[in-house]
Amino acid sequence: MSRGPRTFHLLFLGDKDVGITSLIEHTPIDYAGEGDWGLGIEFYQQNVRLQEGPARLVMFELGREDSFATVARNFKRDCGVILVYDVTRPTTLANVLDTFSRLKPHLPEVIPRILVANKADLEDSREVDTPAGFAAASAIDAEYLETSVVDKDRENIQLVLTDIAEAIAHVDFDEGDSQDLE
Ligand SMILES: Nc1nc2c(ncn2[C@@H]2O[C@H](COP(=O)(O)OP(=O)(O)OP(=O)(O)O)[C@@H](O)[C@H]2O)c(=O)[nH]1
Ligand SMILES: [Mg+2]
Repeated sequence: MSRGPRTFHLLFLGDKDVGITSLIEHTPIDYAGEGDWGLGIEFYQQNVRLQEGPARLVMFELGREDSFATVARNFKRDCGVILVYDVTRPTTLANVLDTFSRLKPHLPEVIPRILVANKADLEDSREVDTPAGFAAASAIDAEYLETSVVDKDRENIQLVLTDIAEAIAHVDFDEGDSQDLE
C-alpha cells in the first residue's frame, strides 16, 4: 500500500538574531508561507527522504511569545522542537531555555528536542563553550549540535533537520498525554 509523505512539524524557538531564518534558508526549501492563525507566523516546507521513506518537514519560526501557546496547541503528534541560541550571547541560551520551559506544558511530553548552538564560527567572541551548551542540552533531554551558516566544516543545519525528523518518526506520541492546561 502506498501512502503520501508523512508530515513532521518543527518548531524553532530562539531570541531575535540568533540565526533561525539564516539556518532555515540554508536548506533547500520547497515552499514558504504564512500560517493561517492570523499571527503572522512564517513557515517553510521541505521534502526530504528519511530511512523509512519520503517525508515533508514543515518548519515554523515562532517569533512573538504570545503566539507560542496558540501554535503549540496544534501540535499533538509528529512534531519536534529546535531551540536555537547564539554562542556569542549567553542571554540567548538562558532565554530560549526559559521560553521552552514555559511552552512545555502545551506540548506533547515525549516531543523530541535539539539544542542548536549557532554562530560557532565566531570563535573570538564566543562566550558559551561546548561543555556548557552540552550540559544545558542534557538538562532538558535534548540533543546538542553546533552550527554555522558561514563555516562549511561546521555541523550542517540539514543534519539537524534530518536527525530530529528521524527521532520524531520513532516516538510514540500516544504514550503520555499532552499536558495542555486549557
Ligand atoms: N557569523 C555568523 N553570523 C550568523 C550566523 N547565522 C546568522 N548570522 C547572522 O545573524 C544575523 C541574524 O540572522 P537571522 O537569520 O536574521 O536571525 P533570526 O533568528 O531569524 O532573527 P529574527 O527573525 O529577526 O528574530 C544576520 O546578520 C545573519 O547573517 C552564523 O552561523 N554565523
Ligand atoms: Mg528570522
